[in-house]
Amino acid sequence: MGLTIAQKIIKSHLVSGEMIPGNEIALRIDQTLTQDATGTMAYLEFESIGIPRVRTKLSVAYIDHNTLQSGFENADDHRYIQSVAKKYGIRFSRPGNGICHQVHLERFGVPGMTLIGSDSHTPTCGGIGMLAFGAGGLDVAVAMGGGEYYITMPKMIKVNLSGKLRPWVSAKDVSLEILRILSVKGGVGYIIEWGGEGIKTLSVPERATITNMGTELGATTSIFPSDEITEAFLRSQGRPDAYTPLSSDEDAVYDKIIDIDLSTLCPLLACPHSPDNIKSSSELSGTPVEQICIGSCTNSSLRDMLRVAAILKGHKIADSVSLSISPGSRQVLTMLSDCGALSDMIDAGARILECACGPCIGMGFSPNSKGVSLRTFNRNFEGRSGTRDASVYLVSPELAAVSALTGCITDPTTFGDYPEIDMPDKFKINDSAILLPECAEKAHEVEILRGPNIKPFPNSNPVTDSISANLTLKVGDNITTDHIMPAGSKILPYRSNIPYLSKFCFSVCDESFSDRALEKGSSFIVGGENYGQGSSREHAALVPLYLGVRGVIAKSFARIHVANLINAGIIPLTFKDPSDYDKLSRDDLLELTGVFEGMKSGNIILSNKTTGDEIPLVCNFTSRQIDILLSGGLLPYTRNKN
Ligand code: MIC
Ligand code: SF4
Repeated sequence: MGLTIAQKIIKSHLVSGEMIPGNEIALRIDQTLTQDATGTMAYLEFESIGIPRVRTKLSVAYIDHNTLQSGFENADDHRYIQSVAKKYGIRFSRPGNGICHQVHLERFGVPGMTLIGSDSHTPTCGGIGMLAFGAGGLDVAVAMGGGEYYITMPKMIKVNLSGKLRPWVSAKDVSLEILRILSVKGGVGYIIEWGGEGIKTLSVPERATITNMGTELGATTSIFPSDEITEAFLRSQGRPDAYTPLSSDEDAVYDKIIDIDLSTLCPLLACPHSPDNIKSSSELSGTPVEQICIGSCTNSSLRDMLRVAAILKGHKIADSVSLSISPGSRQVLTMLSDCGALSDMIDAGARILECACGPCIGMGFSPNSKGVSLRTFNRNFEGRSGTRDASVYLVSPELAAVSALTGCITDPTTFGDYPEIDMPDKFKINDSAILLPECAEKAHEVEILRGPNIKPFPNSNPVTDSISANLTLKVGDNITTDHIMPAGSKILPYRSNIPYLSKFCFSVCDESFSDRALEKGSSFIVGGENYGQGSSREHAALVPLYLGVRGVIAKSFARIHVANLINAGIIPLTFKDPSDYDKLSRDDLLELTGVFEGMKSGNIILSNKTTGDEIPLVCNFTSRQIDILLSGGLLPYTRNKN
């Protein structure tokens, strides 16, 4: 039987496990990346594992999230990461050099290699034919130390593209269309492979827009073949040697096949507050807009920026609109500047922000009260923009730029001729903002610089055979890690200070949760479907751990978050019968008994001591995961092993 692209890369990196969907497999990891908001914790964890030098082919530490330095905290954390990178053999991409995924694609991605990153959008590099996964910081720390990365062997979805996008319709619309088809849960347990004749019409940055947003489908990762278009991209980046062709076998077998004819797509929007709440631009056209943000790891490539500049050129943005543009990397910014496109943006009235995540993670540029904000980003979860009652729509750069001129949601296809852009054959290469580490011989001389913002991470305890605790929080379906541990400019600087962060845990859903959980000392959380979707932030597990959460019971979990819970030593369990969710209420006293046996057999009974109900729960832990839970988390487990 032939293999898919992902199966080929898995096969060549398989350390243990059988490639049967549902089985746990361990993969050798070639490259890692971190960003600063998750990086500080990941490097603290790496240090505590006690390995003198990274053992990957390449590890890069990016500073792109916490670049608003309104106090000493972020600057201290940057300095800490810079010193760790220098000592342990990691490249350091300075603040302002760009968003990790955009820079990694440009400068480091290699087809056929594996990459894990402490950021859920790491699959962006699937656009270049890498098998790239978002992971918790601790998993990245272990991989930096040469350890394997464990995943459940996914099933395969093939999306066959035919035709060619019409003018004004772009790769972002392909992402929104697949979200419309599959929903934010539809990719769970799958790798999505993109193929068909239509992919020949998509450049690497366009492909990367699509693999980037595969994360919003809940997919394990997404990948494109490596072909002549990949080769041309690598050549234009001065890295022709990084190219290897990669395609699926003719007789590869997929679990699901979806066909999309690119020529039938129209400009789409994801409406508040979920990336799969899709409408067409014609349905919403005329809605007044106050803010427009163009950028993020989804849509900040040179191609997107040149297109935006060409649309804005010679025009002025509507008086009612505030427009921000953040190019994805210093390379993109300097090239925009060299060709004059940057001036076209500035002349039209855009506010140019630095090459970083910026508004996407609520680092400034929050919309006005009840404001309508169109963003070329990938997430529009409630409150993520920093304005709780804002309505955030996810759109293509084309729709964003046209709407900036008209002041309302506008179907760009009604705007006249699609401006042509000239993509250069060669990109401008200047890697001076990527600092190389100290050589191994001198590494011991490098001092690690720690600021007062860095607090020790919480101690976890081994899972016990019986757990009795109150239910301190009951939430519904599709709870995101932005609900569990919000981000934004006020909170993000404290990513290395779990006690401080804990005050904001679940504040979007219930402001009193943090105090209540602390007061109870030990507790359970109950959730609905797809609990923990979104970001890879392990803080969404470490903070509940600090607050005494011993177990989370949900109808289903998102992949990265469930791994983070286990890594933190919190037991995740699912309802055998989802309707039993209704038998639990806040403050009920719950008891799990026979946990040790139950983890092995897969069945555990939850007694609701308040109502007398006995509720069957299920789990599907591997023996490795059981050992992690019994050790009190991945860190003690890894230390014991080394
Ligand atoms: C996000 O888009 O939510 C983030 C910020 O990039 C996160 C990582 C984080 O929380 O630091 C992600 O996607 O993993
Ligand atoms: Fe940064 Fe936004 Fe991309 Fe997350 S989704 S990495 S915050 S640009």
